[in-house]
Amino acid sequence: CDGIKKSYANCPNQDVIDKLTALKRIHENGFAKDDRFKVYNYNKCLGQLHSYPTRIHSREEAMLLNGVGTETAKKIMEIIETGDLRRLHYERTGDIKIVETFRGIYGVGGKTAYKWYVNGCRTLDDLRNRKGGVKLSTVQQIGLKYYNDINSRMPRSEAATIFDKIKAIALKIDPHLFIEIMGSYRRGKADCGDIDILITRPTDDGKTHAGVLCKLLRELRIAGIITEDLCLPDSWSDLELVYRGLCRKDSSSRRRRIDFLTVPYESRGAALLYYTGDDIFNRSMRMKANKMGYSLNQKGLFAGVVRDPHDRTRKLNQGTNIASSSERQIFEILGTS
Ligand code: DCP
Ligand code: MG
Ligand code: MN
Repeated sequence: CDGIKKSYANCPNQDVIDKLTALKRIHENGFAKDDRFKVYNYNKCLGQLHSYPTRIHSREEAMLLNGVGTETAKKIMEIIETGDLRRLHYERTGDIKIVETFRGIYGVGGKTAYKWYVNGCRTLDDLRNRKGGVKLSTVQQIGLKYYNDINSRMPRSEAATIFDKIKAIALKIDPHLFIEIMGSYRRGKADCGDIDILITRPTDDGKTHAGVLCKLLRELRIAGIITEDLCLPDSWSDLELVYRGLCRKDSSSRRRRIDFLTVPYESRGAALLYYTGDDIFNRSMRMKANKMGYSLNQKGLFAGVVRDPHDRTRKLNQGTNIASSSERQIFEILGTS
């Protein structure tokens, strides 16, 4: 991951990426027209610019990128030739910052953030005072209340302490559980945006982890570790569940984001692989799988998937799951071990 970050920093078109990203934000935040289409195209073009090996030299070269038409090519050349993009100066960058601040509230998307802006809100306090009669959902209220906590990252040691406590409580409920921390922590990052936990259980004795998450969360609330729920599963009896909430190390610590995921035991490898990420790594693994005629997702590596020739994202059949129980199995088939 750090390697990837470093290569971004050395990207020969970084100034172009920065300025086009700023412009994309203006469209994302509802301050300009044709938003969705433009954002889609900027994303396409930014994705390619990140890995483009050399400095772009001409309008023609820029136009070879996917999602770049004459207008965007002109902008790219303006940045390359003048180091600036005049268009950005005309936009209301201060107002965009406000909408971005609102979007930083857990559970708030671009549309809602912009709506609140139009209703006259300019600060988080305006939202707290419900200026303009704005309404916040329960989740958004939690997101607003713990805005600073949720938007700051925790040191990896704090994630480890919280996870160890949770693991001990989980194993008390069922000593055969498989419980693992994933996400940025498992990638070895020094700080984590949240804690991602996978739970499953070997089924040799005929039992599963069904019902465990519900019990575990109850215990964690009693222990004061889980403090707020953000997203609960519809039913608790399935083997595949997702839970999102807030937790803390102890009563004097900040709130932290936490995600729980439970999966059938046979798909733990694919789940570990996916939820350890990062997203860029996942994208390249999926691409590798696709090139080899497979299809990879958080449930496994599938062979014999037939795709709609007119829409490659549409699968005509599910194919056969050929590897899912261990990461090694998947790496070996894809030749990336
Ligand atoms: N993931 C993905 N694509 C997404 C979101 C997530 O592939 N759009 C996968 C890769 C991530 C993993 O799920 O590594 C966990 O998601 P998080 O959002 O928790 O991200 P990280 O744990 O990697 O980073 P952070 O420290 O910010 O939580
Ligand atoms: Mg995470
Ligand atoms: Mn997460």
